[in-house]
Amino acid sequence: MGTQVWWKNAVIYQIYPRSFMDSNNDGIGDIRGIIGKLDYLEWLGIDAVWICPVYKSPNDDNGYDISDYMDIMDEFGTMADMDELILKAKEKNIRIIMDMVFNHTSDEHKWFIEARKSKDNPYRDYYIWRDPVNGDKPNELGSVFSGSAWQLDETTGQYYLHLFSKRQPDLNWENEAVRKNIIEVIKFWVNKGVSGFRLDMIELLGKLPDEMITANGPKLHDYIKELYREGFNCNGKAEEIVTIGECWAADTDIALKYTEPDNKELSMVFQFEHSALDEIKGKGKWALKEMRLTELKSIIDKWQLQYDKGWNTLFWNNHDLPRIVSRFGNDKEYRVESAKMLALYLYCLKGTPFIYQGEEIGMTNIKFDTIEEYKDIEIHNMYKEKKAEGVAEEDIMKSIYAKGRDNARTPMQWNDEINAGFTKGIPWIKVNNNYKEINVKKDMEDNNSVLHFYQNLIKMRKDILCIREGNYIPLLNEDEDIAAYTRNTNGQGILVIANFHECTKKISFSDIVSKRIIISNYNRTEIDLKDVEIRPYEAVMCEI
Ligand code: TEU
Ligand code: CA
Repeated sequence: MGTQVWWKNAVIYQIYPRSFMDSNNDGIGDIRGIIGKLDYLEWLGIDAVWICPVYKSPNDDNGYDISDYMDIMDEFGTMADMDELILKAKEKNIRIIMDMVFNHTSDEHKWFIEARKSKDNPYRDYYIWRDPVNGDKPNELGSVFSGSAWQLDETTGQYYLHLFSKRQPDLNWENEAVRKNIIEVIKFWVNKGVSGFRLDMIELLGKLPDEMITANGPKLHDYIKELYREGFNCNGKAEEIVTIGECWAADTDIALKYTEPDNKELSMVFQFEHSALDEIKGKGKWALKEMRLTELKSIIDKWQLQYDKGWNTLFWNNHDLPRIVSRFGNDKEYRVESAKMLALYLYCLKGTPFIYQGEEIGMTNIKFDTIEEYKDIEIHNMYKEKKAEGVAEEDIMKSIYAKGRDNARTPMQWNDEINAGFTKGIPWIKVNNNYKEINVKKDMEDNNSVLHFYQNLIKMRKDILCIREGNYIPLLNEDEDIAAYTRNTNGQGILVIANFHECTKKISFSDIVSKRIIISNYNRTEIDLKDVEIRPYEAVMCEI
């Protein structure tokens, strides 16, 4: 088994800096705001923080359009602030994981400013240029943010590729100079003392746009092996550097290509099979359908059982996903119970939990009255595209309410003061108007809160070995309301039961006996597993 690397025993917390804490009241979260909340993160018990991009950027896509990988966005602060954050976090045994966007840069990056000047500019081949075909775009490749993935650049009469916004030109990874420059970026941040990288859309680096291939291209793993060899392992301590690839097109076999330790590529991947269950298959994220629990359970089972040579990431939320309590839980009458149930079900599985800011207090989705109140480029581009297609406004807004990324990007709710204590200025995006009921301060003062439940769960993962290292046996596979599984190692075992719905249901485990209840979201003190009535959104972990 070898020594357990740190990130297999860790709980990681994701921060979207723009919305986490504003220290200078310009309405925008910043690095000094994060420094000011290190005590809170230490109290919560997390081991590392994944920080979304803080580098220089014009914010066309809120920092995922980088114009300088080795300097800090003015709105977020200075490099001295970043150095202080790394240092002060380390003093609290909290590691820093940086978010790296290597598939594309901002169109304000000096490489692109040069590249677009002329066809023979030395930087031209840092990007992907094609001549028009029959006076039109080269092919039908589409952008994730609606419309064509090709933008005509008037200066040279060629199109450049952008799989995301027009202002996020794709880098040409076949160009060795690009790969060498990116390796310098990795070395810069490794030598600053960070403990790893989240790798944005890493699966796209091997794209072959003329063949309409985007994810999982033929040279993808060659490129990642090079990043490992010369970047992540630049100090010979790659096992200390955690790397998590964002891989929307990964199944268990593909995931193992990245994470099989002998391949020397990545530590883990974010795969999204569980996160597409409320969309009509093949129709994209905006085509809504109800999530069926048996579908979720079969995907969880697959990743727990077939991917056992890899190491799972365990997440419900991130800065792109709607808030899970509104999505798979109940954000009205059973918000607290269902938030706890979702956490207990997921974070007792085998893998590394990733908690997204606000999840730990059960923050919910948002419903802005007008499209203008939304800030996300993906939402605005989709709105324009659907309006042009003649889709009814209410249907467009229904999809935005359910799946829009701004659901995850409203300011962190710290207390019941103005703007939920996030800023004394005008917030860059409106605060959810439920902040007086849902905030850290209120949850801190209530031992039965979602927040205390999360703190207990995080502590539990350190105390209960079978959560970290035990096997996984799914139960109640056909039940459409209740999920259950056991974890066992070295004679120690737990049973987790989670009711995903508002129903009350009798279940029976004929051959399992509970020794004691470890944690329950209804403060249950006893349980007869031969005949137990599970209440709406009830979740319980027993020692067995
Ligand atoms: O996301 C990739 C991506 O495809 C999703 O953001 C996309 O919006 C999808 O619809 C999920 O809802 C990564 C980053 O996480 C995202 O924030 C960036 O906008 C994107 O890449 C481009 O860098
Ligand atoms: Ca600020």
